[in-house]
Amino acid sequence: MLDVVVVGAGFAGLHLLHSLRGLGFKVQVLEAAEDVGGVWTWNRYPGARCDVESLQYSYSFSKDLEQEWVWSERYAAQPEILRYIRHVAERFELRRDIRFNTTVASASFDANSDTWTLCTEQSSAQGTAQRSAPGDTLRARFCIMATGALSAARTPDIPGLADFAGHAHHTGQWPHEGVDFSGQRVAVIGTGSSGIQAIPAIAEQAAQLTVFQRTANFTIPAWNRPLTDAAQAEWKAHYAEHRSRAREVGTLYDFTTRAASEASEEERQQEYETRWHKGGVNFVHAFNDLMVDKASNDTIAEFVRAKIRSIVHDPATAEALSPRSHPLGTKRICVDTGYYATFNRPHVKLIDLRKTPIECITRTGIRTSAGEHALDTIVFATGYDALTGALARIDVQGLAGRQLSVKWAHGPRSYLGLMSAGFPNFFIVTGPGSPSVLVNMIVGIEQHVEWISRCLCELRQQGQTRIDATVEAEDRWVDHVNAAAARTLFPLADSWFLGANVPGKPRVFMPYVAKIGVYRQECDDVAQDGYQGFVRSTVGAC
Ligand code: NA7
Repeated sequence: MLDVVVVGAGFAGLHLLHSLRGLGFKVQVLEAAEDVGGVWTWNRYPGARCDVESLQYSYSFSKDLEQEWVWSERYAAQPEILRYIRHVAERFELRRDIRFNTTVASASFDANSDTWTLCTEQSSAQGTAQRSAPGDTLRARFCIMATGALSAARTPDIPGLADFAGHAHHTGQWPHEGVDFSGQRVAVIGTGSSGIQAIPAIAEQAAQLTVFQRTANFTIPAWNRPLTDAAQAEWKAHYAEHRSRAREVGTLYDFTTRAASEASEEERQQEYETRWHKGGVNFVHAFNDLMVDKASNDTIAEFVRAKIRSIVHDPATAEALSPRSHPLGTKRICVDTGYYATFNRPHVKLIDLRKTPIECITRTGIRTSAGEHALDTIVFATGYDALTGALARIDVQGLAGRQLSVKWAHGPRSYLGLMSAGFPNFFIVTGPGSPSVLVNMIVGIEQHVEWISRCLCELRQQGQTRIDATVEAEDRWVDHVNAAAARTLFPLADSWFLGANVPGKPRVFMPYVAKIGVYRQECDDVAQDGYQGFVRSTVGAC
């Protein structure tokens, strides 16, 4: 029997394996894909790039690794991040404990032995996540879900899709061999981070590109550039300080204690202009009240709309691209390379789905209420069933056979975002109720891996075989997470943070709005306090 089974071999799964194996636990990782990488192995669409700077989007657990690895650009593109993850797998000899092409179909807890049994299926060939053949079963004391917050890709149920005679691809399940758009009439549906990155890159190749936009989004220029040796050496010389600060704030931005409401119009414009030219997510940290004060947010939102008008030549297109439905930052802010300017190219057209909605997909294209668009390829940049989607695809059964999907039918419930009451020995990494997608994912993952590692060591030391969250502690935590979101503007947007992009999904703000340092302290205090809010026991003990 295994000590730990980890589901997923992305950034979280690899770090868990390295940490727990180093602590003497017998660990097996199961991965649906044919190699390591998680989202970075599936998201191979043109333009795919991280919106956290490379030097910060990397593991901190090995000082040698962080000094050795050389990043080539300010924001790494997907192939470089995948090379990095593969390098980590080689360097720390992780592959020998990972089983690839293995999808977990179900996981059930046996209360008599305090163990989890996982049933697997063999995944089909690369490029698809479809299950094909039955696998086997594994038993482990602990089950850790490192399945990713944005890994369950969603293709909307548009009538006629099955009849389309051309090609259709989702950005999150991109063919590994790539797609050649040369000479093609291409549609992109969706203008979130993925669409906004892919559109300029596809426009470079396609003969004709039509973008189907349901909600205009805010995007800030990346001003991506090669990393100079000098800049990299300077950062690496101070890595320890940078990492220790990141453990508090997540990603290092130019934070300020100034409120937009207290600044003059001229000061605000100057600050926004400076940050626009620096680029990236740093832009949204211009003032400290932008995510809590709608009037302040209006000032930064209007600044971006003015930028759009100054970049996009056609006033009607500029207006359609201008976000008006939500405050800036309440849907995940995007970071782009040449997005708005792409709409000045003669072969690129924007369709505003709020005015002319899609009626159906035909054999030859997409039909909106205004007519038909003939197409060779449709790209679905339509996002994910975020935070809960990957877990929902597995039949997880806790105490008395209770299903996690049933327990979470009205929204996810967890204690500290780490465990859900009634599902002993079952941990979730960067799931709902933790800061998750609101912070630098690597920093969030490292905090969870450290906490879980410490917890498993503590149980081993005490000779205990079970840990479960109490319902009371979970209820308090859920209230705490809801209250944190309610203090911000986040609930004003129909975002995937709230599950609003999935028809029928309960509307609950899933991530915990808190600095990672605050959350780290909360989790550490619980551990320090004898794992308050958890119940621990030993199998067979009276
Ligand atoms: P997102 O951010 O969820 O974006 C999906 C986009 O697709 C968004 O513009 C949606 O419009 C649009 N969408 C979704 N369903 C439809 C339908 N049925 N019709 C038309 N348009 C639709 O996903 P991304 O992959 O871009 O980014 C997700 C995260 O992954 C990102 O933040 C990075 O962290 C990586 P909507 O806004 O819902 O109206």
